[in-house]
Amino acid sequence: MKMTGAEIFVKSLEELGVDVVFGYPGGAVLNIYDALFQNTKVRHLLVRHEQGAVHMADGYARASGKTGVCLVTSGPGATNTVTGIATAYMDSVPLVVFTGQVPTLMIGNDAFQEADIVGITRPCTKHNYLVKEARDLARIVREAFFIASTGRPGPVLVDLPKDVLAGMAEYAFPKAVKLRGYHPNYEGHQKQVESAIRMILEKERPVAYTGGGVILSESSELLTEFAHILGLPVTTTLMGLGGFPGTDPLSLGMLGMHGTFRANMAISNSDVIVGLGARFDDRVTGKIDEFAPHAKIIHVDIDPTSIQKNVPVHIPIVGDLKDVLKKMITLVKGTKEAAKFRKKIAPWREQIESWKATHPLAYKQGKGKIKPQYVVEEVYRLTKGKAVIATEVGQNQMFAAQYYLFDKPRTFLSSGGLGTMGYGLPAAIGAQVALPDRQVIDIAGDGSIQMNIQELATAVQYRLPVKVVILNNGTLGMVRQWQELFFQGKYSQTCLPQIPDFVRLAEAYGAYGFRATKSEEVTRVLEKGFAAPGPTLIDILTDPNEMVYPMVPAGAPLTKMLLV
Ligand SMILES: Cc1ncc(C[n+]2csc(CCOP(=O)(O)OP(=O)(O)O)c2C)c(N)n1
Repeated sequence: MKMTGAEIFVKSLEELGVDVVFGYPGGAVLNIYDALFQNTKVRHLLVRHEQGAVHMADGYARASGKTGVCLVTSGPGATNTVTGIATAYMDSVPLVVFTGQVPTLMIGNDAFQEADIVGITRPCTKHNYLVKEARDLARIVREAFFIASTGRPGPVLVDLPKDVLAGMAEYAFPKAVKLRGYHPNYEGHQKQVESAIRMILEKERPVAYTGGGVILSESSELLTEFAHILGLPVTTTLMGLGGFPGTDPLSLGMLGMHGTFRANMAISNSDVIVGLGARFDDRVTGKIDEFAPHAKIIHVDIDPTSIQKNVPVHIPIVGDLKDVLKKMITLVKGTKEAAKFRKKIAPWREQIESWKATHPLAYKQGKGKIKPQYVVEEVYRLTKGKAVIATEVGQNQMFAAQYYLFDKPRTFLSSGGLGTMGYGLPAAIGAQVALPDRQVIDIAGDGSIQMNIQELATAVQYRLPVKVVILNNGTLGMVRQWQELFFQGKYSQTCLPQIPDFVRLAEAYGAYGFRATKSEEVTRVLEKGFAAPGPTLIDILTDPNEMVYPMVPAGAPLTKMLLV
């Protein structure tokens, strides 16, 4: 049966089981909006800015494990998505972004609202398409979802010219996808896995270094089992938080620039690092020449290009972490070697415990001023560690990472790779759409929240009860921290003297607003805010002089941590 391109598009989404699209209309995609009118299968959420749409789709994807979808118009609609796309690309989030485009005949003519979004996003998408014929639409949509969600996940952009959407074609949705040259390798090489296990068992000071790949590959339980069989201490990257239970006795917490003392000391003194779904980025390694100087490195990753990229690897294993961990577990489960190994590394575990005892995560609770760490601790306590936490970027993000102990995957949503201010609120909204019964909280800074605060209107419109806890220090805190430490306290352009009254702003949007100005008020205000029956901003005036510790200065070795 012949259909318009727009109808084919919407039917393809239905076929793929897409239940929600975050979007914003415009001339180039009017045909799609017409086809969506009164569609009952694909729900469309109208956002207030296209950047919000992409972050919502991203939060939806991270929280649910499904592919996030957004739809925007050509030109400025499309370019407004770029930050969100780059954010998802850096953090390997499966997204499909549909952009409108001027009619094919006008492409390249400087037509009204034309932007070469395929060219613009080439370096920050896993793949992108310009659809030239209506008859290609169903196939391309199918391929886009396949590419976004398989192998190392990532964003795929599909550009949809207006005449293609208006054109007619037969509806033919392909059952399978065949793509030349795209064959992600899921199975780890058995011999390499055996070598890795042999190498681990020979050593005395092992550390598992785990990243977002644990969460993306749904390997959290296998990782926990594997770590317990060998008694392996486990540290996670920012992206890996929740991939291994933060409350497990084997957990070292986060490593790297704002990692725990014990995690950074353990990595620096280890003799073997088992890298699992993590990419050794600079925030983790510190000075690369002095990273883990005594350790042999095993690196498991689905993306072969991330192996050997930053550090020399002794045993590379390309494959799906789930498959590799299953193989590893089979080799050691219930064996005498595993029991012997656990005994052998007991002194190492004691050493790590003593690092924890001498240098725990800590802050000084002064008089009157509200400490941001205390606020996060209270959020943790009041939510019993069960909330889904999104963050903005800056000190708020690091305090959330340090003081909220994440036990389950997909509960910590944060822009790790790109570090995108303005990510948290829309991501929280997307997560709340995916998980309507969960408590979703955005831990925010007063700078970051102002970057996409307009999405509060989206939350109110769709009755999504997200909570925003603003650690309001009146400054761009993380940048100010660098100025304090490395620029002799010259706070150039990091004070925000003009901050809106967040309570009244919340109310203006139709949300709830609460404020705490003293330590004694924090618990009560959080309780009130969490109990409010809709989207809520909780403005907490925190100590502007508080800094995030430990801190490894950029380019320094991990052992050179600045401590409280
Ligand atoms: C879009 C964007 N612009 C600039 C930066 C640089 N940056 C990193 S942290 C930060 C300060 C964030 O301030 P705030 O949101 O108030 O959070 P705080 O650090 O005070 O918790 C800035 C400006 C960024 N990460 N993202």
